[in-house]
Amino acid sequence: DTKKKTNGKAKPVPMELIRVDQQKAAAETEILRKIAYQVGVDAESVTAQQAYQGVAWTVRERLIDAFNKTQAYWREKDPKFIYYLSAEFLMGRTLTNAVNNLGLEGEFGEAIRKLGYSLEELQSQEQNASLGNGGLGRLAACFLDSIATLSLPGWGYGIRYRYGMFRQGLENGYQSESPDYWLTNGNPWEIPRRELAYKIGFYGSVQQGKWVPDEQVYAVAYDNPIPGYGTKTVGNLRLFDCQPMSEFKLASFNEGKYSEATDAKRKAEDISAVLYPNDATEYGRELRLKQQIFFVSAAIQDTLARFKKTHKDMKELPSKACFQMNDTHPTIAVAELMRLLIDQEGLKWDAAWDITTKSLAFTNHTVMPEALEKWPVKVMAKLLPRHMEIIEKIDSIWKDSLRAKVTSEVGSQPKQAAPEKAAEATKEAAAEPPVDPVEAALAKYSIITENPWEKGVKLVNMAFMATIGSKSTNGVAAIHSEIIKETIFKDFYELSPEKFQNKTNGVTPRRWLAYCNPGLSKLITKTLGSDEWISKTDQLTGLKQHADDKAFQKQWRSIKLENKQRLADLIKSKTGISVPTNALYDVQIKRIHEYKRQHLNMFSVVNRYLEIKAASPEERKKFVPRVVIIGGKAASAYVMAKKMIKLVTSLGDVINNDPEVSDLLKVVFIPDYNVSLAETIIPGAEVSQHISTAGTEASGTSNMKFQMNGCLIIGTMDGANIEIAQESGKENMFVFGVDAKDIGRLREERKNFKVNDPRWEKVMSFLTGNTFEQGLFQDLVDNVNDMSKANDWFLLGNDFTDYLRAQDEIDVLYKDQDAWTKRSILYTASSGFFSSDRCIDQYAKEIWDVKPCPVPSS
Ligand code: 73E
Repeated sequence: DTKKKTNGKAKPVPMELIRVDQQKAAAETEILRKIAYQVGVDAESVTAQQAYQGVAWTVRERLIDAFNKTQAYWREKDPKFIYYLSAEFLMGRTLTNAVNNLGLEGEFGEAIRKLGYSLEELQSQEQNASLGNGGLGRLAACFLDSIATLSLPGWGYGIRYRYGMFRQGLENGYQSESPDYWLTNGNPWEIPRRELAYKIGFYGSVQQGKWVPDEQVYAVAYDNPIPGYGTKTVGNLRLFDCQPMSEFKLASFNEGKYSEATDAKRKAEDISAVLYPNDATEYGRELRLKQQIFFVSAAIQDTLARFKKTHKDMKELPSKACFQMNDTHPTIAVAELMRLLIDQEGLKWDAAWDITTKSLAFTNHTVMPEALEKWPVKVMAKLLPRHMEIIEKIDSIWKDSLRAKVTSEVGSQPKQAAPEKAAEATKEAAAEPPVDPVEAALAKYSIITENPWEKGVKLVNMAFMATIGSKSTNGVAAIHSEIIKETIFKDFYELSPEKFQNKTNGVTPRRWLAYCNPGLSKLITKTLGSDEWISKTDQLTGLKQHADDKAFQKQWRSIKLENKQRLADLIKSKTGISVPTNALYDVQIKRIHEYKRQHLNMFSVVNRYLEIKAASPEERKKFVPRVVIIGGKAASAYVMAKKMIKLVTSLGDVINNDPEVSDLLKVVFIPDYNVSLAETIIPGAEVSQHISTAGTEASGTSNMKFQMNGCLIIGTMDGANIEIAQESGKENMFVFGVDAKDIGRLREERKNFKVNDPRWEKVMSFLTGNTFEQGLFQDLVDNVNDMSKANDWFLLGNDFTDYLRAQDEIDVLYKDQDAWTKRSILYTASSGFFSSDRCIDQYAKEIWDVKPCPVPSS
């Protein structure tokens, strides 16, 4: 079966058969019907899981009603669309968000109560859709929420991984990993479109200018409706599942060759099987490139197919579609769109290039060198021979366009070799072909570069291709957008400064304040006199005038206390550790990475522990009790990050069981951190840590979530912390550490650097002393402390003392609960800017040129 799957021609349905929502029965009846006929159980006694299924499948119908109307309306109006291409969408759970965004909480809340449950209890039955690693994937999810809320015609496109981000466990204090099979109980939130399948090719050769792949699979679409808030608009996340062209080889099966019979099926299913669990690193595996071309090709084919239903001229594509590429992962789109326009639509190169560069836009999320994808030309040429040809041609035309400029620049430079040395040089050069100085100068602009670590190995620089092939390149926070112009894209910025933009990230205030913190949300609504702030977050500034009001502060604090209790319960149930609610709750939740410096946090914990131990019983009374909470996953192959987890759990074992310390200090590692845990942790946090080495964290987004929930921040002048400090007042944040502009120099000077603080030595000795198994943390300590090897790349030593100073400031302020609460209120009040609605509005106006197209109310 090599024919494209098709549903055939649609036939009109008689009006009387169209039910949609006109005959809506009461929610209660619908849920009971679902429990009986969908779940298949007697409704007289239902488990929480069965009740969840009944409710979810009922909400699904409301969602689909609005979804169908939105999509039909957009088909009729034919507005310009944004297509958000992302290898990751970290959606978390859907039930509460759907019920609230659709405005069903009254009707459904009542029905759920009658079943004997609460919405929260049922939601806890839902599996997280963890189809992302961390910030980048969660950002994509927040963006979908805002795109729908602003009624922007837009879809997300990605992969329906059968296994999401791995489940993290702890074994002897070390991270263990197990697969995340999140579809065990089915998925009420998706609509399988089994008839909608696109062919995706791999390998093969180019014959008469056209690609003849050796291997083909189907990309089968699954739609995930995305309800906007306060609107009838329901957008879409279309995820693709990979399926073989034919189920199995019957002939092989009949011959008893069972494994061979199902080979192709297994191979195809592998493509959409697992999310690569690396955040900010790349391993360059061929399967990953297969995943990328798989979803990108399907997304573009799907878009072109819809476009062609109503448009004849491909030149109109840029006025109807914009593709935003979320980091380099989908950037094969540049070559794929060119290929489809030329090989399938019959356009000439120049026309295709014009359309491509007007339709694509690119977001960079990191400057970590190990995250910038560079595919070996060999791998690309084998897997995607036609794309490789196109990439070479793009590169060569691009360099041609720069040759005149570069020639004049090279000509104006002084000659390299003096005449007497020239003869010498000629002799040496006899072995190797002479290097043309113009070609050498052009190399810095080239998409195809030589691997600096492996001579003769050529690589495709995906970030360069992305920036050359798109209309705009943006960073994700003000400082980051400046850094990329000075570093990785310096030469490109100088050529076309107008292409470079900043779009400071944002998070959805629905999930991250209104729904995850119902107590605070109610108080805000009551205080501001309406709930409009949920979609117009600038209105939160209205809280400022209450910041000094003692009665208001008291209410604010009592809500925090309730949230702390919920967090304490969660900690107890996940770790068995009891934590007191009168302590200061200090949280760092994010991927475990040396640049994020969870170990710096632990150094301060050790210092605090040693200080408590050294204090007299009388002096101990002065300590502010602290619960230090850490959560996050380490990439499976990242040895040092895994050691950092072991550091946290080992410190917890020692400190939590030390009777001398008692309730003054607790260290908790919450395993298997994910979106839904964040929804409980963030509202209960009082201080949160965003302590990356300046210049390394592109933006950060959990910092924004904590700020919204009135949690104070200790942080470096890095990523979006800088803008948060601007909005909330720098004096209100616990700022410490070296400046990004000094990082280069400080790294140079590491060999001669010594931490001038006796506490540093004490911490290092403690970690290498006999409290722990001999040598357990030697590698970790050497990594930051062995300056003979110029270690400490992330400058923990440079920031240590200032960090402890900032930590002390936290304790001092906490003793004055009124001053603390005032700051907490001011944080929430000044968080409006960090709504993803603001961010998406800027993308829509400044990059996409996409306008709202709201479904009329009736
Ligand atoms: O600073 C964060 C940023 O807030 C950044 O590290 C993260 O993106 C967030 C959203 O903009 C990020 N993730 C990745 N690169 N940057 C990444 C790279 C490779 C694989 C998976 C994720």
